[in-house]
Amino acid sequence: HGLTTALPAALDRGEFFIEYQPLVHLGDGSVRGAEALVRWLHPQHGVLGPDRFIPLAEHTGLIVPLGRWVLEESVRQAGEWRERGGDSDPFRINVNLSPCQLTHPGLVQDTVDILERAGVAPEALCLEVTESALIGADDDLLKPLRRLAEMGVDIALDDFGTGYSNLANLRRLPVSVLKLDRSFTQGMQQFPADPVDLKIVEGIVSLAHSLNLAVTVEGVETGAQAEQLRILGCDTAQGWYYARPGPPDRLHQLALVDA
Ligand code: G
Ligand code: G
Ligand code: MN
Ligand code: NA
Repeated sequence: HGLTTALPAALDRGEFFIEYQPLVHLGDGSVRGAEALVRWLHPQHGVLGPDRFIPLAEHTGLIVPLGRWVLEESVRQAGEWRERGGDSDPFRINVNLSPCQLTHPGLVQDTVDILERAGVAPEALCLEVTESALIGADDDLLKPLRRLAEMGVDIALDDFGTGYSNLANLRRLPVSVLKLDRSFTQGMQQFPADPVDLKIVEGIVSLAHSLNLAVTVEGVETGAQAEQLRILGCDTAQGWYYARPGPPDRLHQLALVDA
């Protein structure tokens, strides 16, 4: 496969770049942070999204150095934003972790080193792990996440609600944020939303809050969705309604407007 064999050289040549999508507080609309989303500027094919190359990188193991680069670069960027924004405005960075990175022994030390080099506090970092990656996870897999959580790093359960995980299982996971899958947000498109969808989200939010977990919703495309999700008690939102993923400078401007 051409793309697969081109991956290592692409990393060496600096062909990957990161776009940032803001995370917005539903209560007051302020920008609280951003999710880092990697892209590949391929010399022949142009910009490729993660769906095109993350599975290949996972298959070959290149996801470990690539994921480390994404973490390093986005934490460095977050440190720069913090410096410009001042400490009155704690700005957080969300970074996706692939299951292969979880089983790599260097994860905890790499994260510590990266935060230290950038002068960023662990509390400013949120690592997103998909629900399906943690279904049936044994203690060996959870250990590095527990250590990171003890340091103050937030762990978010990404795409939550699609993995059919046992809800009671949540208590065992070192997570502090549930990221509700986009399919729930899609159910809020009409106003009023489908009553069954409303009940499901209401139940998830109430369970999450009773376990001291914050709820982030993704895929918010309209003001009506944002309003219904706010009323349901969701804490933070992300989606095209606020901003598409974009270059770091644009995000800085957004954050300043709201500061
Ligand atoms: O960028 P886009 O909005 O198309 O994201 C598509 C998927 O790619 C999302 O599920 C996201 O979690 C994943 N993704 C984006 N960046 C990264 C990354 O740096 N590492 C991993 N493992 N997944 C990523
Ligand atoms: O990690 P995750 O797969 O959840 O990454 C977010 C993905 O969702 C990215 O592919 C991003 O481009 C996409 N996305 C972000 N906001 C919206 C939105 O409002 N609507 C839709 N359809 N997709 C979105
Ligand atoms: Mn994500
Ligand atoms: Na997601």
